[in-house]
Amino acid sequence: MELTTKDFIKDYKNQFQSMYAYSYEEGSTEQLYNALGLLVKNYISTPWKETRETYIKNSVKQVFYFSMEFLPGRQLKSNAYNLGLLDTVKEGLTELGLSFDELSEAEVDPALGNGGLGRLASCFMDSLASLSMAGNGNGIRYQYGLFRQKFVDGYQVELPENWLRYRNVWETSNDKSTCMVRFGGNVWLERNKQGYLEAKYENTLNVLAVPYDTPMVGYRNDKVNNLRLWSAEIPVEEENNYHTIEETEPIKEITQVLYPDDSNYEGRLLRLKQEYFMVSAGVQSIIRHFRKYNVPRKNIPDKVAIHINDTHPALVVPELMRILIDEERLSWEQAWEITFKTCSYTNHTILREALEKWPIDMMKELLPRIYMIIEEINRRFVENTLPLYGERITWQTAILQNGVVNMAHMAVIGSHSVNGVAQLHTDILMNDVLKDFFELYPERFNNKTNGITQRRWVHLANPGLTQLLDDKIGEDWKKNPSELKVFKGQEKDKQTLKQLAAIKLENKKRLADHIEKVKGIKVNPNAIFDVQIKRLHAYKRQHLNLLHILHRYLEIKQNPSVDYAPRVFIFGAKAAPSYLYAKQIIKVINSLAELVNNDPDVGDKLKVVFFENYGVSLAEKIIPAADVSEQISLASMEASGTSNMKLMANGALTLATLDGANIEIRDFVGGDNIFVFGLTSPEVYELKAAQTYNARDLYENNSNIHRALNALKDGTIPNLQDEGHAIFESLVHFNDEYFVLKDFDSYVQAQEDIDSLYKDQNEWTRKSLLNIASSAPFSADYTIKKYADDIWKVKSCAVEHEGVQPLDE
Ligand code: C3B
Repeated sequence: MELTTKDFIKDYKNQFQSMYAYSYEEGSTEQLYNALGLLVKNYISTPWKETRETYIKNSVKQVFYFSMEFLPGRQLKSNAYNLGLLDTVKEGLTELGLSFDELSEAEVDPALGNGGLGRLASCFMDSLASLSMAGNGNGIRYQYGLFRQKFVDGYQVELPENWLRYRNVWETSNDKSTCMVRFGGNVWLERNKQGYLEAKYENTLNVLAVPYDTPMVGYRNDKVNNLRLWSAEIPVEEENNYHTIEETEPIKEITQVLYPDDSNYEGRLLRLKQEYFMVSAGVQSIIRHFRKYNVPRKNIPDKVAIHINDTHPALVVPELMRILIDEERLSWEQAWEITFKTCSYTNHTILREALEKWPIDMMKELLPRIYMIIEEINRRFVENTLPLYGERITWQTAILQNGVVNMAHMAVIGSHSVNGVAQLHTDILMNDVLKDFFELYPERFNNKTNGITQRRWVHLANPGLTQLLDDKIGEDWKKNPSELKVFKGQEKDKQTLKQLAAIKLENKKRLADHIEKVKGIKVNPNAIFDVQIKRLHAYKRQHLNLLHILHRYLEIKQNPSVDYAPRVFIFGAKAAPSYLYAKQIIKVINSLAELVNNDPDVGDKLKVVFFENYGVSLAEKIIPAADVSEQISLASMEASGTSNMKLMANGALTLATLDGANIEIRDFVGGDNIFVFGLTSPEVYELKAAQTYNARDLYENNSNIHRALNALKDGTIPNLQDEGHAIFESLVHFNDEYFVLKDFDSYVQAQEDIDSLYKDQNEWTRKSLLNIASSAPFSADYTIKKYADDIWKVKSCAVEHEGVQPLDE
């Protein structure tokens, strides 16, 4: 959009004054930020309105991405950037004596997700808008985001993240689009005068779902989509039934907290309430739209695609059936045809403990009508499958099994498409986790490797690199990431390599300053910055990283002149509050950091930095400064990973097992430009099947492993209670579930290869350049194009400006 600095300054002064009734010169940083955010939102409002009107006018097919988690990150900078206003805003503020960077740091980063799943949803929202596709997000406006992590004595402590305490300038509460969601009570079917079976309800708990809409701004295309997050409130007409604050709790708590565990399914009633609340409100608001515009219901699959992001929103299937049958009066067969064609499902994990299975009793009591529908879906499924495929497959794929509702099975049965998020992961779904379904419905299965948005993760996070790319290959890569491959042509250009190395060093200096500021640790910017940033989980193997650091430390102590390139090991990770083992790993890493960072024998050779409260904004600081990207999960366990893609796009070299999308990264960048180690996925399967693994043997016979493991429990690491023992026990006594010891030697070797290569700065930077130039396939724009073509059948849509007749209202 066009805006002069002069106009911006005028608008900003007015905006500030109208909000606070005094001059911006007297404003606090928060106030100055609020005024700026609201002004940018004003600028967004016109394209936001026009986009919506265009979709309605042209009756464009729309995607609704249902997700329990979104992690958008701060929005001021990215909105201003995508609108094309960032430079104007910065200039204007400078003229007013204000600093854009300072103001933008005042924005609270909404932590409405745990990790990869939620961030992927937000990358997808960015790409949908930037590709001019009608893509809506549907989720929950949690009052408290993911907990704020603090370290006390090296232990993780969880504090509430009250992100809405300050004003959220980006959201608009949309009172006219509320929905009613019903829980519990008695439900029965009664034949009415017209002969329809009608669902009758009594004694239900009625909850008002209030939508809060947030603009999702496309990149320089005047396109703004909608992220709708629902909040639970008491229905106005029922306010008098509630006499005390306590009585209102059961309603308010529905959207109060985000469950802080992304790897364990917990059969908590409140979580099921959240899932249904979000699903029901979302589906109701979609169908309301069809009623309003009188679109024949059979056309729903031509006009809407509903995406089920992991199993959490799988109740979409019975909820859509409920509305089509009970409210729209369609037959079961018609309703099923529409539901099945409309819904699609992505699986994001093979961890058995993360696959949701709700107790039937709980489902029946909380959602009686929905449970009746699930029973009928299951009955028909069994009826159709049994004669064709026999007992074994039928009972193994049924939705209702041993007293539980299997949500993954419901999602697969109710969707026309099922995908994994990297090729290996999809293969594992087809050959192992969902193999019986693959036999039933091979045509439904497809792979969609994840992607990330270069706009946030390169253009904005790494302006130095962005400028270099613009200078060397022109600006086309920004709209068309495949142009990045042109950068390969510069791999031998000394000048380019020098510039690239200088940019990395600058980024590292900035991060080093930040480390000193927040952690009080001085690090050498010329050291290798080695980064592992992701949720803490045993399968991701932060403890393998830990054991290697310990190994290095012990080597240095034994031989102070050992030839290691200086290294800074950087961690960012939250552990689920109830996941004791993960918290023990955090404590041991923190204590080891304490030891290593203060040992004069070690000096620059080794530093360990564990950032508190890892999240999107911190990632934006760390990623551009990374040299090494640690992607060291046990092969077969990490569905895809996405930090691997962000780090690669910023020129880090990947140190990886052949797991998730690491395999595709290797394929694109070439085996010479990545450090691969450890068991492969088939080897892991084989070793598990053979049941011959003996971790104790490795402990007893491998001197490096022996020494490092002993150091966990012999007092070498200070200030531990039993945390070192716990890790020792899990590895030696409990036979090392994630084959950490098995992969240890090859990991150490790969780390030494990294040291050797780093000594040749030219060669290192050349490989870094090749990583950047090969990162285009991991653009979320490509991923979304594939979803759009293969699954959702949606197209880009040009937005019409001015003179569009509003059809709504
Ligand atoms: C994650 C997986 O663990 C990652 O491998 C994957 O890259 C992302 O999803 C996105 O697909 N994941 C998550 O963050 N939370 C879950 N409940 C399941 C998977």
